[in-house]
Amino acid sequence: MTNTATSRTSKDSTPAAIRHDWEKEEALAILTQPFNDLLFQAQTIHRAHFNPNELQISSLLSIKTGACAEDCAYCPQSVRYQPGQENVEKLLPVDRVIEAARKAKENGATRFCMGAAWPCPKPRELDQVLTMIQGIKALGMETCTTLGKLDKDQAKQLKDAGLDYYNHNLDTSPEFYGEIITTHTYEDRLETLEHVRDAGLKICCGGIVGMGEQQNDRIGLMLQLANMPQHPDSVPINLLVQIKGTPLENVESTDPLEFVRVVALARIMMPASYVRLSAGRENMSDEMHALCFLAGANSIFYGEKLLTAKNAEATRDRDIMGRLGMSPSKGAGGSLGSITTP
Ligand code: SAM
Ligand code: DTB
Ligand code: SF4
Repeated sequence: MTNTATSRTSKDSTPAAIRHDWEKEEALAILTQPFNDLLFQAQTIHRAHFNPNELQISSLLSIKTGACAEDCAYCPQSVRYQPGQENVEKLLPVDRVIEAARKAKENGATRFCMGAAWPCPKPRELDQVLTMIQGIKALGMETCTTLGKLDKDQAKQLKDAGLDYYNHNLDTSPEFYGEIITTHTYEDRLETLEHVRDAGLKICCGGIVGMGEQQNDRIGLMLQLANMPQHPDSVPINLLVQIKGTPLENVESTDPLEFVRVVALARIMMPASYVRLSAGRENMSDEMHALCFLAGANSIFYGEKLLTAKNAEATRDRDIMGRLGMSPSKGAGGSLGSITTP
């Protein structure tokens, strides 16, 4: 892959103010302005805070797959919608997870994210995850986990073990949340985020576009994220992967340009946060990737699999990045290796 991320660097213009007082009308006006104006605004802000030709690369591993007791309507890991039991696993052994992280590092990932299909971790399970975190930190990588609901003490234990980021998505607006999930509430999610923040962990929090939500719900999600006491350090924007057996299997697909608009809105409202183009990339065209990067997305999951769903092929990502003159952000070693399943 060519490394041509030299033409323009960050600080091309004045950094935007980091605000926590966004109003609905303002967000609506930004989101619905002419597309070219929106992308210009987002890219201008992006350049003031980041090198526009760099991407942060994370690697994702499902450390416990399937049989989750929650009923999130998008999720193939809910016990209610699981097409078969073949997906169901116990927590992976610690050495296998550390080996997967080592390979991900060799392949250019700077952050290793571990996901578990739990409503919340049990004490013995958490202990094992703490050992995984310690082992991965010893490799010199950043760590992220997404384990479901946490109490105050669990958040502190994760921080003490060296965890860098906790991923806990709000997924949509408070108003639409009840249509998607009934086994926990928006308040539960906000409470975990508060524990994570209080423990001094960095927050990775975003949502999903394409669940049948309205424009108002997309704005509602962005207002929740941008009006938090601190902006999430990382904001994953997932395009729904419509998975057979889930209630959202046949939901009407989203206009790709509306998705790009949401990415741009996230960039404008949270200027200094990493905006991650997350699930759904497998079905996005190369041009769609390019538009999302122009709109301010600057992070991806790299590797053949997300948690259970397919990700964009690593060879394809290397090709797209090469053609766009983009490279992994510093610390990733400047090049991406080929991915092999751990
Ligand atoms: N159980 C934990 C939780 O709910 O926080 C962690 C794992 S959960 C799979 C992490 C996130 O993956 C969800 O919050 C959702 O945003 C995303 N996700 C799950 N299934 C998805 C799908 N089919 N399409 C897009 N995003 C999805
Ligand atoms: C996030 O926002 N997206 C990732 C990560 N955080 C854990 C997960 C996407 C899951 C897509 C469906 C699957 O692979 O099962
Ligand atoms: Fe369980 Fe998380 Fe999937 Fe919801 S999103 S069903 S909590 S794994």
